[in-house]
Amino acid sequence: MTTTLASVCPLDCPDTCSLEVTIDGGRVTRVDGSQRNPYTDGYICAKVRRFPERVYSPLRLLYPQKRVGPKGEGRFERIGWDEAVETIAAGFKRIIAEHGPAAILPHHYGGSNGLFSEEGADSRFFNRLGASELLKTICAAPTGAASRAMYGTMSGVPPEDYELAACIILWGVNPAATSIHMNRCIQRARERGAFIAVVDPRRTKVAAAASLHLQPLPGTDVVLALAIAGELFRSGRADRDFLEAHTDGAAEVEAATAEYTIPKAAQICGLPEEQIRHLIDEYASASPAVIRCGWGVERNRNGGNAVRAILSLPAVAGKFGVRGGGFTMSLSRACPLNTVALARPDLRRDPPRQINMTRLARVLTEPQTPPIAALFVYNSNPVAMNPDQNRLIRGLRRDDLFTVVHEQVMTDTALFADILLPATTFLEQRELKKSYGTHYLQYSEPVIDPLGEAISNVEVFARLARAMGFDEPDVAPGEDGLMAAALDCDRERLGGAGAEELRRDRIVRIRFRDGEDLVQFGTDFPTTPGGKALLAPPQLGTMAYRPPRDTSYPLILLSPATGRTINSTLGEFNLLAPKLSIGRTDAAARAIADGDVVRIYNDLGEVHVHAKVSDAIRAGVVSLPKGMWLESSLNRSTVTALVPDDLTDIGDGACFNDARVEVARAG
Ligand SMILES: Nc1nc2c(c(=O)[nH]1)N[C@H]1C(S)=C(S)[C@@H](COP(=O)(O)OP(=O)(O)OC[C@H]3O[C@@H](n4cnc5c(=O)[nH]c(N)nc54)[C@H](O)[C@@H]3O)O[C@H]1N2
Ligand SMILES: Nc1nc2c(c(=O)[nH]1)N[C@H]1C(S)=C(S)[C@@H](COP(=O)(O)OP(=O)(O)OC[C@H]3O[C@@H](n4cnc5c(=O)[nH]c(N)nc54)[C@H](O)[C@@H]3O)O[C@H]1N2
Ligand SMILES: [Mo]
Repeated sequence: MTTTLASVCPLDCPDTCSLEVTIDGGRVTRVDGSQRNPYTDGYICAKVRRFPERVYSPLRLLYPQKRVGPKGEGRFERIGWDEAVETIAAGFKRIIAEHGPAAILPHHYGGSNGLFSEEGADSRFFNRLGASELLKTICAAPTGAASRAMYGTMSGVPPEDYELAACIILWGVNPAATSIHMNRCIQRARERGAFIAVVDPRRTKVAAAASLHLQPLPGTDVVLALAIAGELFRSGRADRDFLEAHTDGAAEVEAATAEYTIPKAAQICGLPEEQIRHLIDEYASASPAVIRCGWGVERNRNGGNAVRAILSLPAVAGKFGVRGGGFTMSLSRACPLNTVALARPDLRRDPPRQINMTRLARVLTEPQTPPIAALFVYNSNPVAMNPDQNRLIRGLRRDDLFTVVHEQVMTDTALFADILLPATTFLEQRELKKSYGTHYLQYSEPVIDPLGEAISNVEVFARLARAMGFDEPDVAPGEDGLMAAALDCDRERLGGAGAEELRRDRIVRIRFRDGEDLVQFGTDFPTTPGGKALLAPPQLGTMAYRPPRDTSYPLILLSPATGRTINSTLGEFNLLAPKLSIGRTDAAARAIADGDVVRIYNDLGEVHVHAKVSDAIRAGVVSLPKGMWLESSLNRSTVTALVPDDLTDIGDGACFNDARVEVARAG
């Protein structure tokens, strides 16, 4: 007998689709979209349709296992849960006795974007343990730091309202791959005659269909944004009344623009002057006008300054105060849920040692005080996703590192585990899910029994807490306890809804002042002191462009998302031949033809793949997808092997799009 049950996509994507899952004889046979979320409206991506294959994949981890071969080789032997938990607890106790609890490092990111599984049950356990704290910087650290300092928790224009906009600037974002529902809204705006500009070194599908496409050199966006602001000031098109009434720091922005005239910016960014003027004229004259700032911009040594300069434009140009006008960055701060009550940092006795995950490879291979003696990996796949892959693998091979991995499938990182634990998928567990691309909060329940002996993060940390002797109820309160903690918040923002409504309706829309719709500086305001936009907050430092430091390798390597995986998740179905995108001039200079096998290299490593020669990328820049599994390249090395562990100017984030490489035809 078949039934269909409600669920919510858990992947690290802005859209958070509501799903309809078909179950036949206790097995998932189909994953479809549902209309419950009016924004995603029954339409889902091809990747998630294939999620049942992942659930029942031969790579799926079903039982706890212990390593029996050398680290990384992937030889494991099945053990029971009791033995697994006792081994971990004994290992942690030994390490604590020798070095203290800070020698234990949790490693996690966005594998499960659910609030129970990430910064909920896990944080409580590691806080109580006194483990080192991981600074989550491989995504959204610069954008988060800049937008928070400037606007506090004010939310952004939701994608639905893009249909109202007369001018849309898509800046370092590729919605056709990374947020397909926003892409539909943009298409509708285009059909209504909106002017659409794309700022991206690559000619993406969205860029090819745009009214105007600017292809700056990566990392020069701060210069471009300051040139736009400068021209608005100089030509009398800046909204001085708005700046006076609603912002602080406009004078500092104006001063920072002085250096960047349009000719100067054109030269630094590698753009024609007329394109910059065209963009300014369209943006200045349109209302509503909205800027969608993506995450491509931030992953660069200049990323934080780029984001702050871009986010100052709607203030300078006076684009706030109308529905559909302003900017969109992450929308997750609109969600009022109580993240402190979820994570309970007060369960710690001492302030934590903090470890920046962008530097994981370095931290595992350089002496630390105390040493990193244990690594607990969950919700993440660092071998595929963190900078400096070769060095990271050297770190994971350390004999004196005790590594636990809790995973759904045998990833490139799982191969390095000493103890490997099987995790449930979203179809097998309860989850509360906020969104960073919409104004909805959703809740889901299991639709099938856990496969094998897989358990959720909530249950793993409950078992570990018991084994460590942490019997205070707050350490592992279960899903109901976590739900109650999360909902201890400003419920008006949820229209008064609580656990009962979430269980019944599965979805709640986030509301703003005087009704449902978001209007920046209309129904939602900066939560900064004074309620003003702070255009030059001191914690962001001076606004400046840092020219490239190291040019010994001539090409800038980008590693953007593709429509085929979400980060490395679902990459197991996409092992076939990811390609290096290279422009015709750069290829010709190296005698590289379309389809050739190439070696991409720098001092950190090399990656062998096939080349795709085309006009889709500007000169001086090459691109290789993020999220590839090691097996998918010709030499078991992927793009992060070429990414240095430099930190961004603001937020100490990763510089994935600021790698310098050379490319040669492989012999
Ligand atoms: N299908 C799919 N969807 C995803 C993801 C995925 O892996 N797959 N990942 C999800 C996650 S975790 C995130 S954070 C978001 C990311 O969503 P996006 O921000 O859309 O993603 P990116 O692909 O990182 O970068 C977007 C664009 O920025 C461009 N870019 C790179 N460097 C620069 C630069 O210096 N300046 C400018 N102007 N542009 C630049 C790239 O060419 C790329 O086309 O997507 C989410 N959605
Ligand atoms: N080269 C390059 N690298 C990048 C980027 C880039 O632009 N270029 N972008 C970065 C970005 S945007 C991001 S967000 C990060 C993402 O980095 P990660 O968050 O490490 O991304 P994933 O590869 O999706 O790994 C998540 C893993 O968590 C597992 N998982 C899912 N649900 C659960 C669960 O409930 N419990 C447990 N225990 N595990 C679970 C999944 O099976 C998956 O293997 O990568 C960054 N890395
Ligand atoms: Mo991300």
